[in-house]
Amino acid sequence: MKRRADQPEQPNRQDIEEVAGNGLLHRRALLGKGMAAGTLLGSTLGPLATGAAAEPLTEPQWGLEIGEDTPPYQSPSKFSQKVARTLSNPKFEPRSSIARTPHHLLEGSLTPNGLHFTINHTGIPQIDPGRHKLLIHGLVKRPLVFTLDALLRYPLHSRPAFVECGGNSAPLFSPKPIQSDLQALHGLSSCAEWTGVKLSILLDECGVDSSAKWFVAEGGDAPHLMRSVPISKGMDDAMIALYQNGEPLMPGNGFPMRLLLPGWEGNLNIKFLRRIKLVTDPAMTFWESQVYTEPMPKGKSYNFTFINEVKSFITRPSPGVDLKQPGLYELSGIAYSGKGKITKVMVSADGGKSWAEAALQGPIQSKAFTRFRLPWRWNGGPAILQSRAWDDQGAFQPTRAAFVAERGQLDREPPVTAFRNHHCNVITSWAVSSSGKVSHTYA
Ligand SMILES: Nc1nc2c(c(=O)[nH]1)N[C@H]1C(S)=C(S)[C@@H](COP(=O)(O)O)O[C@H]1N2
Ligand SMILES: [Mo]
Repeated sequence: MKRRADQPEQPNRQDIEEVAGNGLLHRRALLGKGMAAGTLLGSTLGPLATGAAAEPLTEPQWGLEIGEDTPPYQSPSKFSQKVARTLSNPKFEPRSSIARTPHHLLEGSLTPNGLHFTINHTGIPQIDPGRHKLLIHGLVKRPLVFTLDALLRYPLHSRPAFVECGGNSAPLFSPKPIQSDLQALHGLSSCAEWTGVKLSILLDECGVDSSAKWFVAEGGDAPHLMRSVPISKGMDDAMIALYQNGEPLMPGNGFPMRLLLPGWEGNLNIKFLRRIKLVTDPAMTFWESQVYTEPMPKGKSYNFTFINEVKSFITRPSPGVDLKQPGLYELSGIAYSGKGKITKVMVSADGGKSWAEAALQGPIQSKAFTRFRLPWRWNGGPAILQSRAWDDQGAFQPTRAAFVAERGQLDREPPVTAFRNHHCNVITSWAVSSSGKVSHTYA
């Protein structure tokens, strides 16, 4: 019988047979009647107690007394304190400060604001929103200055978008797999729902001269970070973002306003935005000619690499999020592409010899995180877990071997943070040992 579009996929008995090597099951096996499927699979999904162990509930202290008072702004439970960013510059020396998202401890497809990764090259400016101004000038009919209040009178627009530093995943340029957690390897990428004014509306208001082919965006913090952007992106989906997951931007993410260029290299998403100048040619600023470039093996570099290409990684299990005992697990991960929507994620448990298609958690949105999941019956033997994503432009993730054949790799093992290469989107591999410990490997 054909499934109606509004009927969820239901598990079939054949779904509980392995569909790929080393215990990967059909993505339908845990959908819909998840627990029923778990029973079908002949094992329970977690430490479910039955029989004598399922005794009447006892009453812990918190159920017997009045709880704590309610703060005006909530913070996470004191038992969730490990769900935090790691800081590159905790004593705040005068250099860049980098905070990485703990993907291995999160779920879903949006990054909470307090855990969104941040890179600030000279600390976080304390900007008074009442005094901040955005100037649009250069090759326009009438230069205009916008205050936050002025921007809030334009039609607002919301969309999810990931922001990813060009340097995210750079540890995978190391000749040997760096033994660190997911946060250290891929923590410079986060996804939020952004709300703001489409840049095209403001550009139309200023009247763009036909000679303008680029604009240079400038930040209002001390480095006055400047990047050149083709005008076509400005007219497409660029946004002046004012809100992040429904609340005003976080100070570290650009309060009170930032440029959002969905799918494009993080560094171009200028925070604390104060100026947009329309010009004929790229400015070739320090950031685009020195920092965010990709040196190639023969001494050449790519000129501009705007798009963050399709990427995915398994968040659970991952290094530090180990397996306790053989049995049934749900593999969970994140996929995204700077070109559009994720169409497919394949998962392997045998280092790429065989693959099964993961379930994608909808709604699948362009240039945003898509959560994928797949049931896996771990038999307690060694396994190598991988994920590989495809986007709607037909692009897919390269193997690490194919990627380094073209782009090169470092000739020595560096410290995790010291990298001079960007835009690495290779397949990530986790080795699971027979004790259930997960480590980073190259397969
Ligand atoms: N004004 C300003 N904009 C900036 C930066 C900065 O230091 N100052 N850092 C850039 C870098 S390197 C990245 S990767 C992104 C990170 O955005 P996020 O901190 O909101 O995650 O912001 C970019 N925009
Ligand atoms: Mo960056």
